[in-house]
Amino acid sequence: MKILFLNGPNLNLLGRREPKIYGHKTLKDIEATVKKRAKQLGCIVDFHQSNHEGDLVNWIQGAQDNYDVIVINAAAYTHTSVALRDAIAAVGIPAIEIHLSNVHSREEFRHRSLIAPVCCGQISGFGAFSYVLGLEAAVNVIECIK
Ligand code: CA2
Repeated sequence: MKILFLNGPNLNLLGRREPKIYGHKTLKDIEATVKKRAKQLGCIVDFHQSNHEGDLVNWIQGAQDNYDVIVINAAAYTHTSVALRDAIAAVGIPAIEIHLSNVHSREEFRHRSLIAPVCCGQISGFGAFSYVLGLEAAVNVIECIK
């Protein structure tokens, strides 16, 4: 089972700024934790981050025939990107939306996700553990459709 983790803008700053909201772990720390758990579950994980919407669209399109599930923290693009939503819908691979913070307890503009309707579900508010929950959900989604 192959799972693609995608991370949107500014998540490269994790661990260095705003630790009260996003925690102390860097994205590299989170990637290492996810890969450790993935090994136990017998799956392969690839991890990418970009500050550019087009990169994320290209990775989503490239996932077709190469990955079983996409786990995505689209960051600010969650709330704005029709392009990401269309790409997720187009590839037809199950996608899981994740967030470090609880987007529903924050500013109103974060309550709306343009990608949620084309994802299987949303995990939000568990800090770095949201990524591990995203991995577990991905494995479960695949086992359910087998
Ligand atoms: O809670 C999440 O994971 C978010 O996707 C994070 C996004 C935010 O726009 C979403 O509403 C919720 C922001 C990512 C920015 O990450 C930073 C990390 C450290 C310092 C500054 C920004």
